[in-house]
Amino acid sequence: MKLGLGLYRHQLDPDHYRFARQAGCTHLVIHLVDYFKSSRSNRPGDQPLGDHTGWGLAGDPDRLWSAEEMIRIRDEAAAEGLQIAAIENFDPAHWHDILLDGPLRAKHVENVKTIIRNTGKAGIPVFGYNFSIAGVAGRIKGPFARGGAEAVGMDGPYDIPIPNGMVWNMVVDADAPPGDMPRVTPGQLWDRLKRFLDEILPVAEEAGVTMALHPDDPPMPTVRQQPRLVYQPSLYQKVIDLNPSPANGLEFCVGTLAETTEGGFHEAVDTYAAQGRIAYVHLRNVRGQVPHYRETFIDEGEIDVFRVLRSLKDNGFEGVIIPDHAPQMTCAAPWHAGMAFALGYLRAAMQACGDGSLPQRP
Ligand SMILES: [Mn+2]
Repeated sequence: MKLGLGLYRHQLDPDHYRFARQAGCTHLVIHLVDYFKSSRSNRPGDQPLGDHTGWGLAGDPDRLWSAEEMIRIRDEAAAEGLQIAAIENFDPAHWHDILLDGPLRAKHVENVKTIIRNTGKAGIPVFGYNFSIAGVAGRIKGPFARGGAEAVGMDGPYDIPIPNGMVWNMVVDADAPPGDMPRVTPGQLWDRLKRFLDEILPVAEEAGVTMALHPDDPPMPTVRQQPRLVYQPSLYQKVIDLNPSPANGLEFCVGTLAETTEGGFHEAVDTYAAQGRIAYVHLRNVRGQVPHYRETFIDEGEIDVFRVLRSLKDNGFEGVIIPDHAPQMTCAAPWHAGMAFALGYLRAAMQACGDGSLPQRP
């Protein structure tokens, strides 16, 4: 088990790398999509939240992330003692018609293949993604965590339809005709995922990259009237069974799985870790289930973090664990303080679970 930190695009700089290293991280998970450049409600010092207009404009559809760009980031992080464990999320501008089965699908498949090959050239072993039309939407923010710390939650279903031109909570076509996106069935979306995996996984294997699927966050059967795929822990098995490639992995988000209504998320750690399918782990704590839950500090929710870590260790998991979100702490640096608290807790818990990093008595 290794400790990592997730950094958004605007945080990819030496100060954030040093912060991660100082907090005990050896690895980073990096976002190359910019969720903050044009959203009217996302604040750069917090996780993206958005409103019904989403997270703003997607990126440049014609500028794919190059191997050179990835290598530069990799080398800058290495200079601060950190390895890049994964890139997290595709830009909807590069692949939206794979999700929508739209007219640009063939081009977008080539885009993804190029990005995965570039990821492999940069020596980055994992690519995390969400196969989701609505994306991470429908959450609220409030003083939900201990001591009134600002955290994210959900208060009821969110089914305002998605306007044309928006995919995965970002605007890919600002000039789209008025109207809403037509509804898709769950069967159609599962077929699209299978087709995507069948086309991409051979390329990923050749590139030495594991594809890692995040469960749907929030894990509702529908968000914005569109179906979700992995909204119960058991549905991860369906993803694995779609394609047996060793590159078909999971971005295993314990917090999201704990927000599901089916329960059994602790057992799900055992099940999927035993299959060797967990590429990397998101670990935060939560209280409650959809459609009413709250993100909490790492030590105060319903997840037994020590049980999760012991299960990962007992099943031979050697990958990276990051706190995907943390409550904002009241001080001059709310994001940093929240993350430092989570990282310190995780570091101690990992040592207590025998990760081998405790100093040996001479
Ligand atoms: Mn997550």
